[in-house]
Amino acid sequence: MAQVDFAERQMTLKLVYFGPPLSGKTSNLRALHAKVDKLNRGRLMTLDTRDDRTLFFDLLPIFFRTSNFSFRIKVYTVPGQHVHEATRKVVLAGADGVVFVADSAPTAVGPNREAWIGLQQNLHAHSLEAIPIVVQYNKRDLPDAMPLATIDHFGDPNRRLIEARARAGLGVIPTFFELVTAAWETLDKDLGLASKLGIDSKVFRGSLAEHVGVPDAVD
Ligand SMILES: Nc1nc2c(ncn2[C@@H]2O[C@H](COP(=O)(O)OP(=O)(O)OP(=O)(O)O)[C@@H](O)[C@H]2O)c(=O)[nH]1
Ligand SMILES: [Mg+2]
Repeated sequence: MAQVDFAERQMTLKLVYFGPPLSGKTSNLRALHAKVDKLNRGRLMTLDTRDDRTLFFDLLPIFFRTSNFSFRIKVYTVPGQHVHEATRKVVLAGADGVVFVADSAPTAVGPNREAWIGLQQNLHAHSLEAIPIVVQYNKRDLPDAMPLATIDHFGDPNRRLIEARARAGLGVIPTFFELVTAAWETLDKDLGLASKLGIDSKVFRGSLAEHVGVPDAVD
């Protein structure tokens, strides 16, 4: 759950990029890091310590202010490899939203599904079933990418699927915006943020767009 500090007028959101091995989670974070103005982001931390599996994730901090409030967004990735199940669970704790980065390759149908089930189990274990999940299908540039019409919609035929080519930076910002906005709206419903902070959803989105520099991705 987001940390809101009314005295300091500061709020911290935690977002997690989840998905099967090698689907492009870290590539999403690299592209975000490259696109967000350096005044609005910290260092991209990529921790690949192999021996210590609990310290195996990426983290990119993003921050911006509205006129009277400051927001911090901590963006994490989990490691997709099977062996890192314990790490995935730890990283998901306290998340305010998840991007599920699925792989468009035909060979990834099974791994996508397995990762989706793992995500649901972990969210259940943390009682986080209500947080928003945005599904991104990455690697749309692959010549044999699964067509969107027949691709797995993970149990909801009406689910919006965001197409991406994360290595080329495409689809990365729209995915991030969609999740940040959904996370804000979920928290607003639960905590009445708009009335407590005096910032409505539109102001929040406008400010986010201004500071990550892509106003056209909002509407
Ligand atoms: N063709 C193609 N390859 C991509 C794309 N995005 C990422 N890749 C490649 O996929 C491989 C895995 O990318 P990563 O970003 O490391 O994937 P990951 O999900 O972080 O992997 P794990 O952390 O090991 O689960 C790399 O070789 C990337 O260059 C894309 O849009 N298209
Ligand atoms: Mg990775």
